[in-house]
Formats: sequence, C-alpha cells, structure tokens
Amino acid sequence: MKNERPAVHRLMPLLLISMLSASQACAMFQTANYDESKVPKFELPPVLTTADGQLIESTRGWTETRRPEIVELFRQHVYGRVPDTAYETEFETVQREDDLNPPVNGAQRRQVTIKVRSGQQEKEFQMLIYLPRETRQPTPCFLSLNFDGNHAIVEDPAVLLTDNWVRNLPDKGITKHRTKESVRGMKTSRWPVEEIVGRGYGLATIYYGDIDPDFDDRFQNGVHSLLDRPNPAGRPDDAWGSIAAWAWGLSRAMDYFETDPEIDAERIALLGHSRLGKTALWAGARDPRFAIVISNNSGCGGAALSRREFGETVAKINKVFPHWFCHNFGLYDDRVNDLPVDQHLLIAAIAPRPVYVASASADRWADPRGEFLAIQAASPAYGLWGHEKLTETEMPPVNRSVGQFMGYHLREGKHDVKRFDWQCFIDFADRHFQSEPRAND
Ligand code: GTR
Repeated sequence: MKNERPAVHRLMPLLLISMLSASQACAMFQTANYDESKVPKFELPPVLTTADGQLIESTRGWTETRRPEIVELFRQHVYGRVPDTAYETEFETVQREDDLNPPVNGAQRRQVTIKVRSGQQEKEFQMLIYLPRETRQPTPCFLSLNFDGNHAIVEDPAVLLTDNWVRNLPDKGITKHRTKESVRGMKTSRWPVEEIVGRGYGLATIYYGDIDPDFDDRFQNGVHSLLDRPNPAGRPDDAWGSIAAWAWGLSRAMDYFETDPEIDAERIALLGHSRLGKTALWAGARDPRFAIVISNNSGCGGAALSRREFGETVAKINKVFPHWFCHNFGLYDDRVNDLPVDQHLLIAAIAPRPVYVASASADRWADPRGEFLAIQAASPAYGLWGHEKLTETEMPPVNRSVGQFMGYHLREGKHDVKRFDWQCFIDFADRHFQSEPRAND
C-alpha cells in the first residue's frame, strides 16, 4: 500500500523524539500504528447530546436540532463550507445508445452533460448512466463517482473521454494528465454493470476529476474556481476542500435525477470507494435526498474513528492531501481528541436513512475495526426511529454481511471493490427499495 512506508529518518535525535506526541511522531516518521494495544484511550462525542448539553430523545429533536448541528460541525471543522454563490444548472442528454448495438447485456445507456454556470464561467461534467432495458419505471439507481474516467469503468466504445486532468498511469501511456483510449475498460472488475442492471438497478457515474481535479493547486481549478468569490483576506479557514467539492457535484447529479422520469430520484443509493467513500458519506450526510449511503473502505476522514489513530491518521492525511479538507481540520493534527466530532457522527447524520459501511481485512491503513466501531457508535440515532441497531458487539467474521438499517461487512482481501461487495450492496438496496411498494407501482 502506497502510504505504508518504513521509517526513514532513523538518525533523528532521541531528545526530539521524546518531545513529540504520538501523532506528530507518526507523521514525521511516516509510520502508522497497526498495534491494537497501542490504540489510545478516548471518549467519543455523544450522539444524542447537543453542544449545549440538551439530550435528544425524539426524532423531531434529531431532525430539527442535533442533525443540523452535526452537519454544521463537519462543515466548520472537517470538510469545509460551500460558498453561497448563485449558479444555474442545465442538463443536456448528449448521447443515447444505439438500439442495434447494446453496450452491456440487458442495459440501455445515456450520457448526460451537467452544466453549471455562475457569472461568466461555466463548468461541465459528464454523467454516464446505464438503466435496465426491461424495467418497470422509474428505476432505482446506484450513483458513484469514479477515479479514472467514465470510459474506464466499462468496455463500451461509445463512452466519452474526459478532457480534464487525470492521474498519470505510465503503464497505460498516460504521462501528461490527459486520458487515452488505453484506459477504456481498465476498471471493469470494480463495476459489474451487467449484474447491477440484471438485478433491476440503474448505475450512474461521474469522473470525479471533472468536478475537481485531485491535486493541490490552492483551489484554482474545478468547481472551486466557479463558486469561490475573490477574497482579499484570503480563503476562509472553513472554505471547502476537494471532498466537499466532489460531494457538491453528487448533489448536482441528484438534481438531474429529479428531472428524469425514468429514474426514481427517491430511490438513489449513493456509493463510494476510498476517498470517494469519504465523499459519499459527506454527500449523504448533507443532502437528505440520497435514500441509501454506502461507504467502501473509506478509512480516515470517512467511516474510521479518527481518535483511534490506527493506520492513517488526521495528521498524516492532512499532510499528504492538504486539499481534501478545510484548513481548520489541520488544526487537529496533533489533538484529535479536541475535535468536536468524530466520524461516527458523520454516519449518524445520515439517520434515519439506511447506511452501509464495508471494510476489507487487509486494508489496515483504513482501520477496519475503527470503521466497524464508528457505525456501531452511530446506532443511537437510528434507535430514535425504533430501527434495529447494529447489535453485533464484536466485528463479524470475514465475508458476512450484518445489520438491517445499518449494514456492515468485512470482506476478505485488499483495499478494492469486489463482486462480493457489490452483491452485499445490492442485497441491502433490495431490502429497502423493494420491500415497500411505492404508491405508483
Ligand atoms: C490513500 C489515502 C486514503 C484513501 C486512498 C484512496 O492514499 O491515504 O485515505 O483515500 O488513498 O482514495 O485511494
């Protein structure tokens, strides 16, 4: 794993070492703690008590008071605030499938350009959508950002290539941050489109770099440049980072679903892997239109508890990815216990909507146990609705999915999205989307 590096500064004077806190030492030495017995003792901020000490005992108190308070705390201290600059959105269906040549068995395809305009500027991102060919409409859909371009997820020659920044992949001949045909179909193992549509779901995806390129350019590009106002005092300490920008883009996809009669905007399951799993949780917490939220191997700044400092830490993530979070998050690098939130509250902010957290056994960097403990600790919020809480007190064995409203599994293997993960996600969606017939069904 690329961040699990051995200690490099072996000659650092001992005196200095003894003056460092655990997290400073880890960040400096670029090592991570993987020893459960070295996890510090900590206390989590309570789920049902407000900042001024009020105990929340009703669903109304949750919806009107505690949930907005939690979302605001994450805005201010972790992901940052989207500016309230006015913008307009326009959707253009740029391509529908050619009926004679179905791209994926059982699927129909469309590609939609989402255009966002503000002042004289415009940004656009492409959304690729597969819907089941034979379906009772409107169709429930999975929505997920992707890492390498829409054309990477499927062997479909008609999928458009992005013109925007992509990460270099020398093996595929990508060396100047511009994509090529060689990437087409590269990530099909993570995207079982045939199976998804075969089980009655649509799949919609957007390349995350179309929304905001994933490198630190002091927020000059992507949708930051579209909505940030010039500010002589500099960027506010709670200004939005890239995760907030990607999450904002997901809400624009939801705006589109609300206009498409073939898609059921009330049955959208939002899913993300790794940094995009962090993004899915934040997008789902702030935008209640997402009916189900699923995080896969999202780790630090996603589902894992920051206070455990196991694997990737807050200090480390801020150092390596300074553009993902707001400036304020960096103030907690060496004092995570002072954070007014921990990641269980991010999961709780999704309540009462179904939430699913997936870990992988060899993904120690993302702290599978910390992810399990976080979803478990979010349970009191679900309890307000009488929903069954995640009752397992111990982590379930590998490859067993547990929980009804709060789902969890630990897949055997590495940091990745596998067929097993998708099967669990689709089963989870079935439980919530198929069980209650809608009025117009
Ligand atoms: C790693 C990062 C993780 C995770 C992962 C990814 O380098 O440390 O937090 O986000 O990248 O998104 O692939």
